[in-house]
Amino acid sequence: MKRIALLLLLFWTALVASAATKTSKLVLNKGQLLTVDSVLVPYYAFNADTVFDQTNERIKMAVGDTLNLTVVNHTADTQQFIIEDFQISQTIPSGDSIVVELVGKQPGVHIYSGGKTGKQIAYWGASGMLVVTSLADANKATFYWNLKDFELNKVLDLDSGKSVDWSTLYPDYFLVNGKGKPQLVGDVASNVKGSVGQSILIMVTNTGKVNHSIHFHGFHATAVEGKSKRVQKGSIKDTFPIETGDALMLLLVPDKTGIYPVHDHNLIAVAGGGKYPNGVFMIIDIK
Ligand SMILES: [Cu+2]
Repeated sequence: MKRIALLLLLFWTALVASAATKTSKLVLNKGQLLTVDSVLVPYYAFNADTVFDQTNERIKMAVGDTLNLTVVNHTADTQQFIIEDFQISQTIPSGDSIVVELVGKQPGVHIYSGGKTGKQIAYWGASGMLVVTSLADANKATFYWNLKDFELNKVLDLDSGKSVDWSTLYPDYFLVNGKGKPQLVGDVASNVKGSVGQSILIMVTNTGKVNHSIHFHGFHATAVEGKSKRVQKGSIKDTFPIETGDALMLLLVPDKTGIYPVHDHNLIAVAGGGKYPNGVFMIIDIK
């Protein structure tokens, strides 16, 4: 009995010691995204500071953590900051900032964004991942695939103040974490590296406008958490349909060594500016 009480006390102490209040900052910048064929595209992204980067910052916390998140609007226009799963929706005037408190209640992958165009998640970039892990998963090898797409002409029209007919959308660029193929080669956040038997987490979000079908060669993964219209929690699959706005936490435990591709079975999305291979194409390297 004494031993159980002592164990409970130790467990409780460990839990309290590991839960933490943290602070973090997102700065919404406008800059120019460089495509595979060297086209500069007006683009918005949430970064760590006022220096524009085409990858949106990832926010990571563990269950039990409280995060005081400052969001700065460093653009010339009024912007929104939205995390639907946390019932957060705020307006930020140009040059102003807000602070939101996020409490990690359960593991999951969420999308934060600079608002929506119509019913869609912010079209031209400004949206990233908020990841909440269990304490046991907090230090596991973790990789990130934030999928986006855009049609260059529509982005240029939007930027010049024109309205856009979304019914004719035909995206010609596809990005993972804001990057295209040459930038993705050797990219440590998106290309999975690990060993046989290791528990590897992959966080997947679709913050673009079109649906993707992510196909693993060589391995199956388990959908351990997420918000998906098509993928049931707990399902073990080699192909995951990821609709716009979906977020999934996948667990991969490799059973063999080798180098395998993961790509979008919507094959237009493995191109960029009409060039192949590009876009949604990652490599799994298991030693
Ligand atoms: Cu395939």
